[in-house]
Amino acid sequence: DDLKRFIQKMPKAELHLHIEGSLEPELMFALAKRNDIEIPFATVQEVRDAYSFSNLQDFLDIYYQGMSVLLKEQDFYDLTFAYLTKMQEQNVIHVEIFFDPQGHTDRGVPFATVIDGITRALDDGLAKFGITSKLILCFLRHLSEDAAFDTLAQALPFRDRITAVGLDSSEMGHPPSKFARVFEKAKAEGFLAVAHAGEEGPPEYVYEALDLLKVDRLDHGNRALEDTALVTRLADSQIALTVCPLSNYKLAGVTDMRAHPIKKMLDLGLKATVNSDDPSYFGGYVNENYDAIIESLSLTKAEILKLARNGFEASFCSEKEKQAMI
Ligand code: ES4
Ligand code: ZN
Repeated sequence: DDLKRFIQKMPKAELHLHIEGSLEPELMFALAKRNDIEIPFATVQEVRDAYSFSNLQDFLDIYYQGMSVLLKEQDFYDLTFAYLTKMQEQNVIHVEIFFDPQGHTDRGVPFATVIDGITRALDDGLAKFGITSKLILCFLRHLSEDAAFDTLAQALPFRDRITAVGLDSSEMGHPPSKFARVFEKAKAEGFLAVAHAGEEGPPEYVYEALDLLKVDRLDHGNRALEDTALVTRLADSQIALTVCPLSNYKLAGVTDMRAHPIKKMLDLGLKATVNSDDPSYFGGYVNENYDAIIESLSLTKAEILKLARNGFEASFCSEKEKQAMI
């Protein structure tokens, strides 16, 4: 209908996207064949049927298994270029994407192979589609502080291609405080910082992301709504939240998108944005995430525009670059 067409045509940014989570089953099969890797599925349908999760860890187990087909520089290129092709179809003109180097280096894939493939595709995405991009290196929080320090050291030779560091994977039991020293070092090296917080974890984890990691943006942040002082702080500071509606729906077992908090976030004056997280696993890219919330929350055109504008304003682009996009 009219609003869906409006969303399709509207220029958008995506700020919360795990590139390994954009691996579609078709490409997973093609890469498994190309690299002679066994996967425990016989058909694309079997893969899709396996994508039924009741919490974050359920999903992560299958997500780490899925990325095992990525071995060569060309694999990372193909993965990233497929995502950018999709973004061009959806009128997404700027992307800030996460990658999980430890998900690859721990399997013996060199850091350089991963980042070379991803950034070669990002360069082609700019040349062919005019899509601008930033790259965010995520530390896996279920692994040790030492492992994160080691990953940061491996990233330094490529620092000119990496804008920020982030924190993802299993949130419960792995609070931001575990990585305070790693983030301190990363910030001193000139990286911006983000962290997943309040996806499954309590408001305390959001405070830690702000106070100990000094994040420039919060990934998810849903559970911040449980703490009114925290809401006030987030509203006053206008720290952006990268909200992922379909992800929340698929992982939280929320059976009803009408209970999604993104409209409430806007009403509270929070700088919320709309993102896809792991589109292949959660059933939709950026436009499908917008479609899901307009249907269930009866958002107005003004609210949709606000969400899209927030995406550009909350990006890590320079003020000049932002002016050109908005
Ligand atoms: C993730 Cl949805 C989500 N949460 C935490 N870590 C992740 N890595 C990939 N997707
Ligand atoms: Zn995420």
